[in-house]
Amino acid sequence: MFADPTSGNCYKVALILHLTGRDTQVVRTSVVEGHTQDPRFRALNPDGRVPFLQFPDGRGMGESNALLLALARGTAYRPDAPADEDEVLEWLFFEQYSFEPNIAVARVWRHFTGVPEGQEEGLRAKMANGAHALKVLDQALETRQFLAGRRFTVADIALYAYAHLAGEGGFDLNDVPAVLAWMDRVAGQPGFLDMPALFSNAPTVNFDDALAA
Ligand SMILES: N[C@@H](CCC(=O)N[C@@H](CS)C(=O)NCC(=O)O)C(=O)O
Repeated sequence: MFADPTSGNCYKVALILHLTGRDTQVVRTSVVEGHTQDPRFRALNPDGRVPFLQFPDGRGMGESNALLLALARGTAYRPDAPADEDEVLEWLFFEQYSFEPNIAVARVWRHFTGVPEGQEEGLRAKMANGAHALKVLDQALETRQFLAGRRFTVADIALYAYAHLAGEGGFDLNDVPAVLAWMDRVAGQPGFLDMPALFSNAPTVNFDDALAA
């Protein structure tokens, strides 16, 4: 898997691979060092983003939440009762439209790159929209242990990825106590590994070496 170990989207995929007992080699792909712009990578994934997983049959696939569903197929992490599956899908789409684009980008700007010139207003909008998305999550978690199907699923993995990094974007998680309590439940799941542990344990290959092979 091509993955940047600082990316919540990559963490989602590394975590479901780990929880479902699959070994995967991580090709260390640094967004800030421009690896995702590399023409050799773009030849594999024209979208130029990580995570990007290559299956043994040669198929390549991106999009973290699509990968969560694909890799959890046939396991308890992807419920198949229609009402539960619908809930999972609702949260996965919410994550990609309302949650990640605000929280992840605010985190990149505030924690890694600095706010790009002219984006001060953009940052304000991301902070407001991200805080709103966290409140939506918090409200849902006031009345349930897990997001969908009354058990731990890929919906929890998808939302956890950037909820647990939101502090690095300047969001105050003390404003969302039900989210804090749920994050503890997620971290208490059998087999759970946090982001640094997951990426430091995974067999790793250097980006240039992988593409030269
Ligand atoms: N919708 C995609 C978003 C992936 C994404 O934006 N990945 C970032 C890292 S978190 C990336 O590769 N950015 C590279 C770039 O913008 O050049 C997913 O969920 O996988």
